[in-house]
Amino acid sequence: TDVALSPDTLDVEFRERTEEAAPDFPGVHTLGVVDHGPRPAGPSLTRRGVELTVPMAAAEADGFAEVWTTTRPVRTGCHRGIHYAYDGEHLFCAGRVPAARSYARRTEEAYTALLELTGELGYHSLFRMWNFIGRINEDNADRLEIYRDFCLGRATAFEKSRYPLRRLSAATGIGALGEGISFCALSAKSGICTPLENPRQIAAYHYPRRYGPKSPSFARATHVRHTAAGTGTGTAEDAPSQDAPAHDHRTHDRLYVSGTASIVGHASVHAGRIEEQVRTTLDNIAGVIGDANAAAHGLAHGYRLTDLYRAKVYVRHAEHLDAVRRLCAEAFAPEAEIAFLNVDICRSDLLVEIEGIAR
Ligand code: 3HB
Repeated sequence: TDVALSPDTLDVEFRERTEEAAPDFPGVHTLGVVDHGPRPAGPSLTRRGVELTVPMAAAEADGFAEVWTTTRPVRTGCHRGIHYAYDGEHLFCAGRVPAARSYARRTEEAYTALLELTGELGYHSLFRMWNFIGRINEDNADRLEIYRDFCLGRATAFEKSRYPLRRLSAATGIGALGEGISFCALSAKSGICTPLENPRQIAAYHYPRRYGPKSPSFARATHVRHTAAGTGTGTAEDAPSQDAPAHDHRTHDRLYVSGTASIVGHASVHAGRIEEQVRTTLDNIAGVIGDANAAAHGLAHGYRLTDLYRAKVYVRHAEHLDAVRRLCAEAFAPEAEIAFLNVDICRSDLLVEIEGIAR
C-alpha cells in the first residue's frame, strides 16, 4: 500500500562517504550530512542541506556519512556561525569551534547562538546533540581537561539561556581526531519530546564537582513523537512545503539514546576490562529504553536492544574492535546498521561508548 512505502518524515541512514545523498523516494529531501572522515570541514550549506565533516576516521576509506532525510522540502541559513536546515518541523544545525588554548568561552558563544536560533525559528524542542571533541582527554592551556573545559562553556550557555535541566536532550560528547570541536543538533517544532534518565545512573547534569567545574548538560535519551508537519500557527515561511499534504497528521515515534558507557551511579566501572565495559554499557542502554523506565517517564511502551536500528559504537583502542563487534552482534538485531569508530571517550578510564536510535 501507499502507507507501507511512505518514508518516515525524519529518517537517518549510513552511506558510503563518496555516495551522493540521492533520494530513494521522490519527495525525500536531505536535511543534513554528518560526514565521518579523516579531516574536519564545514559546516557549510550545499544541495544536501547542512554538511559537517567530523574527523573520526583514521583513513579516507574508514569513514561513512550519516544522512538525515525528510519528506518535506528544506530551507537553509546561517546564524552567527551556526549553519542550519529546516523543513517546517525539524531543524538540523551545526557549528565548529576551531583549535584554541581553551574552549569554554567559545563553546558558550556557539551554544548560545544555537539556542537563540532554535528560539527565533520556533524549533523549541532540542532532542539530540552531538559534540566531537579533539584532544578530549588532554589539558587546555590552563590545565583543565578539554572535555571539562567544553562542559563548562556548554553548561554556562544553557544556564544563561534559562534552559531547565529537566528539558535537556540526549547527547554525545566524544573524542575526535585533530583539534577543535565540531557539533550538531536536531530540534523539533511541534513534535512531543520526552527526556529520559536512567535509574542505574545519576543524571549527568547532577554529577559531583570532582568530574569538572560544570556537569555535562544532557539526558540519557529523548523520546520523540515526530509529527509530519508543524501544526497551528505555521506560515509559508516556516512551512515551505508545496508537495507535502496540507494536513498531514502522520506521526512516528523514535527513542534517541545518548552516548552510553560503563558508568553506574556516577562512577566509571570495570577500568581496563573491555568485555565488562561493553556488557555494562548494554545493560545501561537496556535499562534506559526498557518498559519499566519508559512507564516511569509516562511513555506507552519501552524498547529492547533489538529495537535499536541504527547505532554508533566508539572504541578507544583499535585492538578492542573485534571483541566489541562480536558483543554488539550478539546484542543487536541482525538487520541493525552499526558503525564502529576508533576514538577517545569522555573519561580516560572508559574504553567504549554506544549510542543508538530505537523504533
Ligand atoms: C556529553 O557531554 O554530551 C556526553 C558525553 C558522553 C556521553 C554522552 C554525552 O560521554
